Amino acid sequence: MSRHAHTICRACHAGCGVIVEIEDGRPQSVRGDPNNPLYKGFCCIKGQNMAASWANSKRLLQSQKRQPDGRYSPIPVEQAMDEIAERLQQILASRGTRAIATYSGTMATNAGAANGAVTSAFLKAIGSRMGFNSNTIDQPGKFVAAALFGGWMAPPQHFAQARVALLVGCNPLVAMSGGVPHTNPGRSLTDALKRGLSLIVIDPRRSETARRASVHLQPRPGEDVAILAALIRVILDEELHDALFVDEHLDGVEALREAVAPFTPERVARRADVAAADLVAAARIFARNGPGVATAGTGPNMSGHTTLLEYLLRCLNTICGRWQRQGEQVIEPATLGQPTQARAQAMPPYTQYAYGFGEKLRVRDLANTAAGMPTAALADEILMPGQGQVRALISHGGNPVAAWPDQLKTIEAMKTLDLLVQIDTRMSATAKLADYVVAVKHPLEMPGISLTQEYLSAYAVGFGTTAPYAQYTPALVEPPAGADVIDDWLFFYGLAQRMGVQLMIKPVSFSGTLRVPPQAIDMIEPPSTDELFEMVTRGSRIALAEVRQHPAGAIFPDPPVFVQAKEEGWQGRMNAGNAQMLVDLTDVGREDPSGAEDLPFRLISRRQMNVLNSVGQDNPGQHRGRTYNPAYLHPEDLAELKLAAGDCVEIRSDHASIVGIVEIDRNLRRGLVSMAHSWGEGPERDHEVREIGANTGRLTSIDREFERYTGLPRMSNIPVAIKPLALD
Ligand SMILES: Nc1nc2c(c(=O)[nH]1)N[C@H]1C(S)=C(S)[C@@H](COP(=O)(O)OP(=O)(O)OC[C@H]3O[C@@H](n4cnc5c(=O)[nH]c(N)nc54)[C@H](O)[C@@H]3O)O[C@H]1N2
Ligand SMILES: Nc1nc2c(c(=O)[nH]1)N[C@H]1C(S)=C(S)[C@@H](COP(=O)(O)OP(=O)(O)OC[C@H]3O[C@@H](n4cnc5c(=O)[nH]c(N)nc54)[C@H](O)[C@@H]3O)O[C@H]1N2
Ligand code: SF4
Ligand SMILES: [Mo]
Repeated sequence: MSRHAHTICRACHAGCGVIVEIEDGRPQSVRGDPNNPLYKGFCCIKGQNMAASWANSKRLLQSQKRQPDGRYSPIPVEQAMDEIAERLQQILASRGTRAIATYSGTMATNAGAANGAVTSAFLKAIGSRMGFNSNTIDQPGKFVAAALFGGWMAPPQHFAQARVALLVGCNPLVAMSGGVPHTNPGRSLTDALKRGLSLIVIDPRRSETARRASVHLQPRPGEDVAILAALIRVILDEELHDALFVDEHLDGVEALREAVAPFTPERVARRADVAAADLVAAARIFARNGPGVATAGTGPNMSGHTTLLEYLLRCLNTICGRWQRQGEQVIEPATLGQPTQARAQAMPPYTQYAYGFGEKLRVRDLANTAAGMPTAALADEILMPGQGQVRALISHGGNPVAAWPDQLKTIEAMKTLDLLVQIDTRMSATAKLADYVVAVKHPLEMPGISLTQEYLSAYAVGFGTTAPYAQYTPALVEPPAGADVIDDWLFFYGLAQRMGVQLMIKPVSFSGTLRVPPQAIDMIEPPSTDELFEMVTRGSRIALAEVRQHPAGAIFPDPPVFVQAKEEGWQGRMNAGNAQMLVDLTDVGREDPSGAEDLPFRLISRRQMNVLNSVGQDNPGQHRGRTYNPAYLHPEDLAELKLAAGDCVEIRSDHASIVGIVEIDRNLRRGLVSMAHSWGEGPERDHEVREIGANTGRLTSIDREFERYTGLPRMSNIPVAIKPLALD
């Protein structure tokens, strides 16, 4: 018997409201829901393959334990938890709490919206501050810059009303990330363009999004800081900024004006290789056409100066007054998150929580940051002997070997650990090095709530959707017969139980302030995942019970939320003149961006529509026969290198080399290689590049060129050489 059910797609962070066809307890197909008020029928190739990923023959249905000979044997999950808890206790006793670290990757949050709350509770309960996540190898500058600049206690101007959008190195039509709402971005953009939106895109590649822009600047990669400085300079020079707003809420504008002075359009045009007139035009269009915000993505964040880049974006948005004002309606108030009051007032910088606070790392003078603990330093923390050395890592829904910068060091670190536990649904590259691989349920086997999507709305300026939407889905299918799999969070719960510690669950708050205190979880009888969802949504604007009444997802506009007036006597002001940032900017003005002559190309990052980082690469419906990540080059570069599409090459940085398969991309600037990350395995499998792809993370060194605040190394704009390679 076949039935159809509404659910939340959890194959990426976008959480599309989709429909699953289920026959005899097996998911058959997944498609968009044309009646969904927000996603409007959208379902990408990854979502369409959710049923196939459920049935994938490579899926792990039993947890695995590595045997002395290196092979893996199935182990009952309860026994795995017994053994892991015992080893953790031993490590705690002999090495202390700092020896135990967790890493939460993308699927830790995509697959289960309450997972983060339990992992944090676990770390707190055992006394470890060594919780890491993929945020700090993504766009950590967003958080650090907010702390250095300050913010606005109401949302930024919203895409739903925007007349202009400036996208710096993000490609929302493929990534469903920032710049255009992640809910059916193609349709959102088409509607906005029809309404008269001016879209400005800055990207060295004429990306899917850039192709729809009114202005596309196609600069050299890594020049975004200089470009933003030039835009700010033009706006201040021509007095196109919002002087009233600036007077009332922003400090440091004169210092900023001085610091951007050397970044004349002509000079920046030369170094970035764009037309000076286009820079001036972009500045004028952005400044004259509010509302609308500027947003950056991973490409420019990974090109060297994540914090400074994001700081300048805040400067640009704020001098143009791109924050919601008193009396305006908040487009996306929290639904399952806690309500916050929106006020038309500036939040001053909180520099003491920007970087360098809390837990110190033993390398590169790094410490905790507003974006979290620097993941790029975790491999060193594992490798470096001495007090505080990390000896056990629980890696959850992430894939360090595929995704962390400096793959060779990461592999070494994973092998050095006393205990590596990988929580996964398959034998990923990291699982293959783990002592235990904990097999977890497929999302369709678990209930879900759209809290992850709400987090996205709160994540940064220019992210989010267009309405206060929420959805709940029950578990729709049972795991396949004979499977021994658990909900992810039950693993941390099971460890806590065995280690005799109490977990305290915090409700999810996007503002940092909790209206309701953490709640103790029953450590004898585990609650159901639905009960856990109740715990993390306590105090929400809309009760979970209400959301559950609308299985197809719904918009919850009532009660509407409006931006309140500034509090009487409020003195807070944002700061565009942070001394450290402006010194960094001056340094960028002096740097010589040209690289070593023997590394004439630049490798830049990109995303592929059909996979999420390393997820989905082994699913035939997703790879459709192309089981690798092509190295895209401009056709004239290929011709000059005497290469044809499909040829094999060595791509070498000053740190390491990988093997790639070249492909034509007419949309690229010359001199670039554009490649997706998180493919391939270790060097011993490089010759299988056509079967498994290549790992661009290996080209990055984590200790030579890194951002000093967050530890983020250069993961785009990497100087490389390319030479033909004959593979047997
Ligand atoms: N060179 C380079 N490196 C990069 C980037 C780049 O652009 N260039 N991008 C960076 C960015 S932005 C990020 S966010 C990181 C991503 O870094 P990670 O999050 O570490 O990498 P993913 O490949 O997303 O890892 C997802 C893991 O979850 C597993 N998985 C799949 N489905 C499920 C499930 O249902 N449940 C659970 N529990 N697990 C599941 C997968 O098998 C895989 O092992 O990579 C970063 N690394
Ligand atoms: N289909 C799909 N969706 C995904 C993912 C995926 O793997 N596949 N990954 C998810 C993750 S973890 C994240 S963080 C988001 C990221 O979402 P985005 O940040 O939008 O990432 P990309 O789509 O890679 O777009 C980055 C763009 O930056 C450009 N670029 C590279 N270097 C530079 C530079 O130096 N300057 C400028 N101006 N541009 C540059 C690239 O050409 C590319 O078009 O996507 C998420 N969504
Ligand atoms: S965009 Fe993400 S959530 Fe939407 S269908 Fe694709 S994978 Fe699923
Ligand atoms: Mo990411």
